[in-house]
Amino acid sequence: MFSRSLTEATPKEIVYMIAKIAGLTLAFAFAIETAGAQTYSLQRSVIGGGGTVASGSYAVFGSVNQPGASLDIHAGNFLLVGGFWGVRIGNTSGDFDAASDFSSTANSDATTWSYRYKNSLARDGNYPLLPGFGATPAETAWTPGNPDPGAWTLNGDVPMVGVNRTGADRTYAANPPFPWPSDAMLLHPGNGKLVVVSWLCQTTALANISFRFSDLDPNGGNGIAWFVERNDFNHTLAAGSFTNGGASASLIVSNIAMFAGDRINFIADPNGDYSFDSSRLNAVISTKSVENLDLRILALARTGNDLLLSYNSFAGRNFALQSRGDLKAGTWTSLPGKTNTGDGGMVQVVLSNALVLPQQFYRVQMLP
Ligand SMILES: [Ca+2]
Repeated sequence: MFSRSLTEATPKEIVYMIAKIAGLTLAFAFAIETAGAQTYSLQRSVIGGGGTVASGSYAVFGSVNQPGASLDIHAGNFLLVGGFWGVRIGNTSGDFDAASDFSSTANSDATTWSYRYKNSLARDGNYPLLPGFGATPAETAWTPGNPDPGAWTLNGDVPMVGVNRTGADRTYAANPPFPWPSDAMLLHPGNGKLVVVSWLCQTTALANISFRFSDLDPNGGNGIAWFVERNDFNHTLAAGSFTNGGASASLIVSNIAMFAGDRINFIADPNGDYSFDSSRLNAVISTKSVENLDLRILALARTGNDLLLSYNSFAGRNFALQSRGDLKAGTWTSLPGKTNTGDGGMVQVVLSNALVLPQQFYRVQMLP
């Protein structure tokens, strides 16, 4: 048992540390839920008796257990969680369907769905809004021609995004003709230009993303390349391409950790020639809101002089293990080779000779 005053000032960040004191490894944890510097005191920490503790589908194993009993300890804005740790799932959830949610009137940085483009092929996350909704490019080729389904376009031309809300299939007068099915989302990249359908996350959430890209126009061209990313190319979640007449599989990307303001972008790239690139996008995002995306050091184990440290992860995110020699001062340094991409499961890191090196304090950080 020991007591220690701590000052930390990192908002929206969950920090866990291990103190190596007198040859004994202690673990404790605290959650920081407010911005700004706070001073608080950790009154008690418990060294577990080893072995594995399990309840339901959760287990903690290794030589260190969590603080206290199974009760949460609240003080002001702080919460020390007892019992078994995991992501705390909230009550709200939602499904977002790109086609059925489509709006011909609302397209802005604040709308849940927005319709965008890029004046190049650079997936840098900066995608201007398609400026106007109006007549479909080559509208006279769609039959029946009245009413025209309409689309978000770049000044009346591709790139374009629209949904056929006319109540009936439309047919493009080509040889052979091809359909724009009722209620389907059609997108078409431009000449050296991306077309982007973007979903804005409004809260902290875990997202499951179901999608399929498919060619609608079998008349020629070379198909498209497609991408699903969180925010930009640095966080590509899925990518592929297909030739004329092809399609992606029906794909699902699961448990993507999202914060408010994060985006999921569905992108069609002309893959060179942009002719005959009318494509269909089916996309549904299902979310579970979470109170926190809690990072947890789940287990510690000793192997010789090495320390095996395990923590939970979230798919599509990178995690850095950092350390410094003093709990209250100094710069946290990311340990070389100890940054991992999460898959939603547990990540285990081996810290070679950690038990014979000078004292270090460790934390795990989820990178932006
Ligand atoms: Ca093409």
